[in-house]
Amino acid sequence: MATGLVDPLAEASSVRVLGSPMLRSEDSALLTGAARYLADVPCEGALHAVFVRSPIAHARIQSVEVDDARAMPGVTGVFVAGDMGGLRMPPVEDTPETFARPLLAIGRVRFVGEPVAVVVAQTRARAMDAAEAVAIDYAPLAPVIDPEAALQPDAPVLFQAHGSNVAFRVDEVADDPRALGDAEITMRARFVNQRVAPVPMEPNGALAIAGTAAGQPSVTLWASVQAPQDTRRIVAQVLGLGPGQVRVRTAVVGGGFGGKIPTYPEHVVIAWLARHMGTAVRWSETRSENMVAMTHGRGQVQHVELGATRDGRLLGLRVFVIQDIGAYASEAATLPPLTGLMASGPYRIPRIDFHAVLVLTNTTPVGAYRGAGRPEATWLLERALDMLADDLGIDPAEIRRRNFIPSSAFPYRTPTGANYDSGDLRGALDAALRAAGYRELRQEQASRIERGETWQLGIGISSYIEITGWGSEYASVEASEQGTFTVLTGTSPHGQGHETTWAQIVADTLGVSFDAVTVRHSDTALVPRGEGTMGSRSLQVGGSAVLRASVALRGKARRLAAHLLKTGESGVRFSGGRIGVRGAPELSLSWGGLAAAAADPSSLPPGMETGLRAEDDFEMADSTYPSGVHVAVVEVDTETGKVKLVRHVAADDCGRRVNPMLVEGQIHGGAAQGAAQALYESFVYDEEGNPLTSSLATYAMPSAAELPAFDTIPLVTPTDRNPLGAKGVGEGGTIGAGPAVHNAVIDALSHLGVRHVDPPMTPERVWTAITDAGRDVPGDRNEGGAHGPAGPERFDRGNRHPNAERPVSGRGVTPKIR
Ligand code: MCN
Repeated sequence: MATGLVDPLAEASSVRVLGSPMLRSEDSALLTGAARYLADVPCEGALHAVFVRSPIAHARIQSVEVDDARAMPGVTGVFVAGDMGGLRMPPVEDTPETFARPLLAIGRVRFVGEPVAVVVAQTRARAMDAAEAVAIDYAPLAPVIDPEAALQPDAPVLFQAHGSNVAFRVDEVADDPRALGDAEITMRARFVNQRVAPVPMEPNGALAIAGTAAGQPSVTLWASVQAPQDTRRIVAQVLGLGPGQVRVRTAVVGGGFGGKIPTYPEHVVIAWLARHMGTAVRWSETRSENMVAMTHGRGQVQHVELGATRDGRLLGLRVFVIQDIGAYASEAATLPPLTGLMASGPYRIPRIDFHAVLVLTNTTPVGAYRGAGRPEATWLLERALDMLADDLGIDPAEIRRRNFIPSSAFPYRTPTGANYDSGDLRGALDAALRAAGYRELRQEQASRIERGETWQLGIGISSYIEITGWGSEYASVEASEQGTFTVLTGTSPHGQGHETTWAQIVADTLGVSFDAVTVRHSDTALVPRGEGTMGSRSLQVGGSAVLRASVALRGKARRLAAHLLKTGESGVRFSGGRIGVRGAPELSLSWGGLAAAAADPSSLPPGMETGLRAEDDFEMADSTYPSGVHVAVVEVDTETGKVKLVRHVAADDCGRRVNPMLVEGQIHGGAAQGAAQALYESFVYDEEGNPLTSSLATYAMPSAAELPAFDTIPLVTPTDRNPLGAKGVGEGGTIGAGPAVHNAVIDALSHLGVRHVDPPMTPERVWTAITDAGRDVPGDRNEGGAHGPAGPERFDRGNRHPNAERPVSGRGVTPKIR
């Protein structure tokens, strides 16, 4: 395969840096505390903003009394929506205008944490004190927290003008009424893929500085975001400014995990305040603010029916998803379409029927979170497959092997419209099982069961294929007279290590020192365009643009050197950081010397522009599809329900690896997040919509101490869809790990009669499941079964909920990768 690859190494340095596990150049500043995050950006005299947030999930705002707060020492202003002309955010992803979120609440609050007013003061402490003095009179309204309850005809409706809590439906991805028509056996289940919080190390924040640009009033907004160009577009649009009047920059961004893709109303408020007050205003979220104000992830209820032959060959899949989108339509609009697109997983499933409703609830808006719709697809399929295997008495590894799309069948188009490029799932499964010692583990499991041991062993397998890369990305590479190189990129890293990998690509292509390359990003005044970092797109789109710009720069250098050294272009050689003539070592130029010559029009060959610089916009014609197999091994204490993840093997294939060490790091971090969702994390509300997990004392985020050392197996099936032959890796670890850990826990307990437990599998849930199974409690609603009736949650092609049929936006949502 790998047909369209450009080999940047064809004529490059003797020391190969592309493909080497180089240490991250970012890390010394991060580890020594020298790195500058948003709150560290110096800005003399900046005022401090603090938001007054709703403590109630659903209420009418009767009045907001700000006089006491305004009179407090050091307070320079207190503002409500009316002071800002009732400005609203633009609808996200073409969602209906009805849902456009106000910058500050207008008339009604719809979730705990929604900003209602903003206080500005000389210090943060004074602003916090004054925020306490803002008196808001709320008339509580009945809230709706559970997305299934929100579908009931008598549920409180969040947007009266819309008339229903169904924001929209997804019906176009795969509509096959006969999906299960040929099945000899059908496994049915209802799964909850719970709501989680992204918890980036650095919470949200902004610093806006009013000024002038080209004689016009302008604002510079420092924000902790993943897509600065998008933030600039939105801020300019809401404030009625031209793009030239808004500059967006980031400092070092301490993680995002999807939660920093959106531009938040708070960002726009800070920019508005700076302009309105003619000064600089800064805002930094507290952790508990972050837990309720930053978008959450997942939040799906999944009704799944998987049909097969009696020997375990998959024939059809039918899925109905109820997506909780929270209080405003946001990035969540992109999630179910991706779940649908990836519903076939790495298997041949001839027929698929997928429908979803996206439902408003009085909770924090839901958005992209590491994997964004794809982990949900893998999770439902991998659980359903294990349950089917259990019904049929087939080994979980064997049922997967029987259904994998063979390598020879790639490129492969699924019934949901995905166009898989390449992969070797069978190879990945074999490698992962071998590394885990699958046969021995099964023997050990059997003997623990036989001995009736308290700590039982569980082995979980998850195979996945996911989709990465979309759109286009910008890059430029320029050589200086000092012999250094500057890369501008439209990607916006926030922990991924682009400064290292982009420098590797340039160093390798030009045959120069890695240390001579500087990568600059995330400043809209410096980088003309770019879509940012999300969807594991950056290397394949942004890195490919860097590669192509480097190749173009090498071409220009070759032509100029040939002209200066009076030789043919084919005689020019790049070696040891210099540009010389083949067979004439005395004739050579340094890159700095060449850059100096390029600045002088009289030195240039006819038609060549000054400057030793090249740029590129690389556009993906189609996405890439990384894949892999994870095997998790757990021990479960059957007396207390405690689960220990004791081993985790991850065999991931992200095509060609530019920096294997970074790839490993991404898989470790990703797998930790997947395991965390399976075992620990869950964002929980009470019935009134009060968040119960809005601090790190109550939200169970694991640390390294709870996790094993991950065993990673590097697999490489290149793709021909970009010149690097690379696929994304930023999310694969999360997608593979969650269901593997989940399956392992159920595997440890299935001999006790436990069939399914929704994540997170806390000791309480696991213990309850064991106890109920022991008492022979009739199956709860999570227990589907190949043999029994579908139970109360059986659905009829998405029409089960009467409210789901109410007229909605009148259009479907098509997949876009986040
Ligand atoms: N890489 C490589 N070879 C490959 C693929 C990737 O060497 N074949 C390297 C890349 O050069 C890059 C890193 O691995 O340094 C990740 O690349 P890629 O898969 O292109 O993903 P992105 O850079 O676009 O990162 C986005 C992805 C997503 S969607 C989430 S969510 C996520 C993640 O990255 N959030 C993160 N990893 C994170 N890591 C940190 N530390 N913090 C986050 O918030």
